[in-house]
This record gives sequence, C-alpha cells and structure tokens, in this order.
Amino acid sequence: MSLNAPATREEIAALYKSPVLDLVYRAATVHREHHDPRQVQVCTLLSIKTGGCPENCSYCSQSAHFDTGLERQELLSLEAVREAAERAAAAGSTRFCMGAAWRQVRDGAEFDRVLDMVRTVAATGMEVCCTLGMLTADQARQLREAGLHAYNHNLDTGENYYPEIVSTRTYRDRIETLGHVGRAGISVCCGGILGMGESDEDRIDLLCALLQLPTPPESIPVNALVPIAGTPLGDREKTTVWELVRMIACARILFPTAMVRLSAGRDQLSTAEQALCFLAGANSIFSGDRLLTTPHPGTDADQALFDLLDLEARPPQSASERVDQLAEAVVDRG
Ligand code: SAM
Ligand code: DTB
Ligand code: SF4
Repeated sequence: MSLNAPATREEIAALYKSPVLDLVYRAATVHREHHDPRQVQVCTLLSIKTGGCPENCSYCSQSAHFDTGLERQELLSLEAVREAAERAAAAGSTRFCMGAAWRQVRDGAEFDRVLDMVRTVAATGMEVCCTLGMLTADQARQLREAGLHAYNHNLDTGENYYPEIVSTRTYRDRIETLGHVGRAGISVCCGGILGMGESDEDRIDLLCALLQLPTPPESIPVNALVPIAGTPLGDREKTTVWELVRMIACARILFPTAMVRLSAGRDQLSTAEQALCFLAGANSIFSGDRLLTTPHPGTDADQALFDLLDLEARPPQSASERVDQLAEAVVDRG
C-alpha cells in the first residue's frame, strides 16, 4: 500500500477494498500523527423541531411521508434549549448540535429564534452545530454571525444511489447548501449512512464526493442505519462492524485532521466493536440516552466505555487551536 494520500477514484477504491486489518493499521497510523488517540470528543444532539418533515428520506423517523408513530414537536422554546445546553456542558459535552425536521430554513420568527438558540449555546463555550435542512447564502451568513461553529448536512450515500433514498431533493441541492456553509466561514460537517442497501461502489462514490466538496469537511459523521419501523428501510439487516470500520478508516486516511464521528447505530455495537472503530480513527461520539429521535447508550454506559478503553473526553478547544487545525488541514490538502 502506498503511503501517499489516495486522490483518484481508482486509488480510493483500492484503499476501500484493501485487506481490512491493513486498512485499520494505516488509519491508526494516520490517526496518531494528527490526533491524541486517547481523546474522544463527546457531543450532544437535541431535536429542536421534531417530525412532520416534508422530505421523503427513506431512513428517517421524522418524514411526514411515513407512519412511524413519532410524536411531533413544534420548535422548542429558547429556555428549553438553554437548559438542555447547560446540562450537556455540565455532563462534559464540548459540542452541541441542534436538529430540525425542516426541508429548508425559512426566514421569519422561527429562524430568528434559532439564531437566538445559537447565541445562547455559544455562550456556554461549547461548539455549536445545527442541522436544519437547506440554507441560502444569506441564512448561512446570519448563522455564522450568531456564532454558529459548524453545520451538519450529509450527502448520505453516492450520487447514483441517492435517488433510491430521497426523491424530494437532489444531490446538487445538498452540495449547493454545503457551498453556502463553507463560504460563510462555517465548518462543514458532512458524512453518510451505511446499511441502506448501497453497494461498495456507492460508498466509494460518497468518499469521492466528500473529497470534491467546495470546502473540505472538518467533521465526518459515519452513521449506521437505525432501522425505523414504518419507513421503506425499516426491515434492513443490521450493518456489520466491518463495513463501519472500513468507512471510518477510509475517512480518517482521506481526511487526516477531520473529526470522524461514530454516530447513529452505536448502541448496536459491543464494547470491542466500538474499540475497533476508535482504533480505525473515530474520535467522537454522541452521548446521552437519546440520539435525535431514537434511544442511545446513555452517559453511564459511555463513561464505562471510556474507563475500560482508557479514553478521555476531549477538552474544549480554544479559538486559536481551531485556527491552527484549519491551517494544518489546508496545508495537508496542498
Ligand atoms: N433535516 C435535516 C437534514 O436532513 O439535513 C437534519 C436532520 S437529519 C435527522 C440529520 C442526518 O441524520 C441525516 O442526514 C441522516 O444522515 C442522519 N439520519 C437520520 N435518520 C437516520 C437513521 N434512521 N439512521 C441513521 N442515520 C440517520
Ligand atoms: C448525523 O450524521 N447523525 C446524527 C446527526 N448527524 C444529526 C443524527 C442521527 C439520527 C439518527 C436517528 C434518530 O435518532 O432519529
Ligand atoms: Fe426531514 Fe432531515 Fe429526516 Fe430527511 S433526514 S426526512 S430532511 S428530518
């Protein structure tokens, strides 16, 4: 295996298909060159507006197109978000991500409330992330001015497979929003989901698409599908740890300085399987007993995991450390 960063689709495919333990070894080596492997960032998710979403993402509990039995919740109050953020910070989270079941952000009172939520969370000292659907350039600018650190907007899978999963928006729409996010100076958080029936080629396409984004992602969530009864993907087989490990390792090698987040589906993994994911370069988890709308391991289980594996929650980064990291990422990518 060459040690230069793979750049062409062929090289990325060869990387993805390399023997899994070679891949893990190489990813672990890259990981140790750029990060303290004992540190894992702990993040908290909060659904600020739940259910009734007009999009038809086949995996999602929140789409109004499917009957999933999920209780809808209108946009939370600023006070409810403040309390949740303070609890998360006290429990050791350094990143707080607010998700809304919207197709796109609309200007008006609700967006103004979200801007206030961003200011409120930023005041706790945690990194603030949002995932609100599609954005315009001006909305991205307003979020940045309110103190937003990162915006999560996943490509989910490769472009060819995407229409099988969502038909109410296009891959181009996703990339356009990610362009607005990057140009506004907001850190790009973009990843995908495994286990939706996609092929290895679709996963390789996703990795290539991430490499071609107008602004490179500094944060890559790797989700395993959480099958939701009532959705078209409700009866999919569980994703294996080997599929997750391959994707995490490739993301780590292709994006050495990014945070690679072991996201949805972690509750399906044993301690040993999670350890393998950390070895392959994952360095962030979501904590708490709820992910966005589905159950999750809970903080006691997370603490036991950290104790057993001698991991520690990554301390908050200063603004200057973030700038240094960004500069390193730019140099790395030539
Ligand atoms: N509505 C916004 C959007 O789609 O960008 C934000 C919320 S959405 C829940 C955020 C991401 O969570 C999705 O892009 C998808 O990648 C992931 N996700 C949603 N449901 C999932 C599931 N059942 N299993 C795994 N990942 C899921
Ligand atoms: C991401 O890629 N994974 C997180 C976060 N971004 C918002 C959400 C996963 C949602 C999993 C299913 C649920 O709990 O609703
Ligand atoms: Fe809506 Fe986001 Fe769920 Fe798609 S993933 S249905 S856009 S909440």
